Order: sequence, then C-alpha cells, then structure tokens
Amino acid sequence: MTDCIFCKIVTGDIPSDNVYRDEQVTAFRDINPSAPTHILIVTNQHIDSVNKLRVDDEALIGHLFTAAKNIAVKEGIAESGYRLIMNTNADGGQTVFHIHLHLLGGAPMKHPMG
Ligand code: DGP
Repeated sequence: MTDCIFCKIVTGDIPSDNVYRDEQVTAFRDINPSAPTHILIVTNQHIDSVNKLRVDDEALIGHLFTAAKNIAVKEGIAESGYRLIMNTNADGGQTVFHIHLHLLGGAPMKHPMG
C-alpha cells in the first residue's frame, strides 16, 4: 500500500533501525520504545490487521512468531523473558494498520494487561 508507513519501512523508503529481514518479515526498533528492548516485526506483505487474516496466512503468521523468538535470542532477552503483543483496531490500541508484532523486553513487564 502506497500510504502505509510500515510498507515504506519494508521497501526502505522510510529509514528504520532494522534488526532482521528475510523474504517474509522485517524487524526494526520501535520509534517510541515502551521497554529497553522494543522491536516491531512486520509482514513484508501488507495485511491491515488480525481481522484481515486468511487461512492462507497461517504459515506467515507462524513465521512472524518464530522470527520474534530468534530476535529475542539475538537481543539477549530470551532467558530473562519478553512479551509479544499484537494490537487490533481501536480498543486494541492499533495505530498503524499493517499487521505487526511488538517484542518487548529487557525489564519486567507490568501487570495487569488490558
Ligand atoms: P500499534 O499501536 O500496535 O499500532 O503500534 C504501532 C507502533 O509503531 C508504535 O509503537 C510506534 C511505532 N511506529 C509508528 N511509526 C513508526 C515509524 O515511522 N518508525 C518506527 N520505527 N516505529 C514507528
């Protein structure tokens, strides 16, 4: 999509602090971090939100989680722990409508959620 910030990050048209990229996903540091480690893992292909997922996307979304785990290992937070969040629409707090997983860690996460 031409007016999507994360599509422009995937293509390199908007600069980002990238930590990982393959043929399916791109990961970069959040511009406004909520934790010492805050990385966004996005699909290279534009999908608005979880609400738009199709059965055909299941392998891609599985890959998104595997990439998040591998990045957590590389960032040194896998053993201390981390939180993965995917916000959907207004009540979920979604502000960028291109599906993305937040990887948060480097400090104890706050409870309760929601
Ligand atoms: P969400 O609220 O779940 O849609 O999260 C969107 C996140 O995207 C939010 O934490 C801030 C981040 N973000 C928005 N614009 C940019 C950008 O241009 N670059 C980077 N690195 N992060 C961005």
